[in-house]
Amino acid sequence: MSALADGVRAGDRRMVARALTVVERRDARARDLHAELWPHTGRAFRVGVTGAPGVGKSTLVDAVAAALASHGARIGVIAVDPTSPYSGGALLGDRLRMQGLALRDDVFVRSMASRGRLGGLAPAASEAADVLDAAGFPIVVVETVGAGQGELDVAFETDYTIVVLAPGAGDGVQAAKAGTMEIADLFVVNKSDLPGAEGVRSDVEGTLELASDERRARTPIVMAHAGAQGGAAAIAAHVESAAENAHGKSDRAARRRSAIEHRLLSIACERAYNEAVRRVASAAALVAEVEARRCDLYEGARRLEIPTA
Ligand SMILES: Nc1nc2c(ncn2[C@@H]2O[C@H](COP(=O)(O)OP(=O)(O)O)[C@@H](O)[C@H]2O)c(=O)[nH]1
Ligand SMILES: [Mg+2]
Repeated sequence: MSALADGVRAGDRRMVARALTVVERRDARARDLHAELWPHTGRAFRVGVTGAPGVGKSTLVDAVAAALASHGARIGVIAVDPTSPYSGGALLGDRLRMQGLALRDDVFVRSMASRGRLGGLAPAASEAADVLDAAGFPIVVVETVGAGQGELDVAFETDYTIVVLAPGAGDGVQAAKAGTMEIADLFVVNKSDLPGAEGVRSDVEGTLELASDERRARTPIVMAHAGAQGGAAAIAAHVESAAENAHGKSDRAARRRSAIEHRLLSIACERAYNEAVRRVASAAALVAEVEARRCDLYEGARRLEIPTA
């Protein structure tokens, strides 16, 4: 085993930080590290936190992580940021907001760029979570902006999903991305200090009443005021009880199985896609034939001979 993988497994924070940098690049070195760490993952309880930008996810994660840590748990946090790694602004914002936590020994926080150089958001975020899992953090939180397919993908790869809403333009149920409402294990209506929070709660209740699945209809809703730690203890309690397998072992196993299927699928798609990009770029003759209408699009695509796995 490499010194890096050893260091991660020993929970060495410096090595964990270095491994996350490797994972972010998603190159051959990252794949080697993945292969080394994979047998040592699967123990952490993975919590996804998603919601529109500005609803207070980072503030909330900060408060909830502190609440969980005060009960003795060690928490790893991956904050996926929508901004490019070169802009720095929002990344720095998350770092500063979570600075209090970054100084604690029992909480590890890392902001990462939304997409690795070589691919998708979901693989990068989940592989970052793998590092923290292998490092022995029993709870790993992944914060994503609920704005695109990649963000929903991340939710399919966690054990528990918290959807955060808040009053204010564009942040309510109406604005929640299609699909977001269906993936929640817990709803948090944050900014309960602001007018309109009760309205958001009744909107969520209205949506849940329409759910055909009975358990979904009972999805809990927590009102929070993250800036003042309000609701953090209640959210931490939900996470703890879910982590202790409140819904039974078979549900957990089924969800993990589908998470693995989802992860395999996204890597297989990404590889096929990247290969197709390479082949199209170097198929000038074929492109010319299609352009001259001597070959149709489907026949042209077939001739690229993209491997089907
Ligand atoms: N009024 C109010 N503001 C909040 C609350 N929680 C967070 N905020 C503010 O909302 C803004 C966005 O918070 P942030 O955690 O970065 O949101 P994120 O983009 O969802 O991660 C910040 O200015 C926070 O201080 C709250 O409970 N009430
Ligand atoms: Mg944030």
